[in-house]
Amino acid sequence: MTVLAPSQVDMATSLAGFVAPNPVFTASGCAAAGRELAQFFDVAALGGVVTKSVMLAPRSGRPTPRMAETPSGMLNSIGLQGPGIDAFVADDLPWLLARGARAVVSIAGTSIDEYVALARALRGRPGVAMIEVNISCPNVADRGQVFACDPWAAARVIGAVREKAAPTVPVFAKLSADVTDIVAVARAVVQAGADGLSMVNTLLGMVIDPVTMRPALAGITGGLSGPAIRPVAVRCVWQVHQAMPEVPILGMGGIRTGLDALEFVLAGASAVSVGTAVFGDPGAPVRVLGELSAALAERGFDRVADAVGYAHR
Ligand code: RRO
Repeated sequence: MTVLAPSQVDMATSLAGFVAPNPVFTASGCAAAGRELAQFFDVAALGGVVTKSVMLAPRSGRPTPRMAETPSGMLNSIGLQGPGIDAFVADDLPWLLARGARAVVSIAGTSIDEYVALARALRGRPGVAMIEVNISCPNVADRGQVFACDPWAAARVIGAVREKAAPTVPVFAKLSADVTDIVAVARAVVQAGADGLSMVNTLLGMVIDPVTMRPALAGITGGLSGPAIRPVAVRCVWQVHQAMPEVPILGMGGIRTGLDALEFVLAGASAVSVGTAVFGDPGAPVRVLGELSAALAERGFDRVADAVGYAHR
């Protein structure tokens, strides 16, 4: 085995026609639209910047407290705070484009019509490399709005977005691990036209403060993220890649190091998102990229693409 220098590893990765220069992305919700990270690194150095899920209208989100620490992770209950699609398109997208970043725009709605309107609003916008359709936010008014928990509902949303989005822009469905059979949901959205899958969103969790003896979050329940969920996320990527090896996967869930990222790649992810790690280490995505390319070189891979799904062989 020839051991390459990390810089010799070809890190380019293909996500349903979108070829990213490398497989490390930010994760939706952990760095708004990327501006907060720009003081720490060049946002164009990543494969892409996945923006916080944007809705049609501006939204203030859930009441505080919205975050709680948990063992090896955290719980959030942000509740889709954001500027709304018009402000996003006017301010955030041009900012990313001007910096040469590849924007993966995460969209969220409460109905199919809202998702369709969001896809329409993004049609033809320069700088949109992909659309990530968030159908799995745990912090919504009722579980019926978590479309990703039901294969039929998930497919209806994705089919409608795929129809309205520009044909050249890959549409990825963001799935939830809070289901009995994630492969069934993945199959349904792929049949409906999803070009790829983002896996996974946070898991529904809860913390009770032993001092106040009340829920720690004002929203009561929240989304659990961080290393605590990594084995669950890796399992989901593995199961879906096993069932549909041709479908590209953007994997996420508790990635903190290059070896964590490698786990996702070996399970079947063509790219990964680094999310919660940025709260403690804002430079984490760039560090993870360097560590991943070193880990690939050490293992004799000269292309990251050759490592995708390697653990299945
Ligand atoms: O905004 C949120 O509370 C949120 C979203 Br949209 C999501 O997809 N996942 C999450 O943990 N929080």
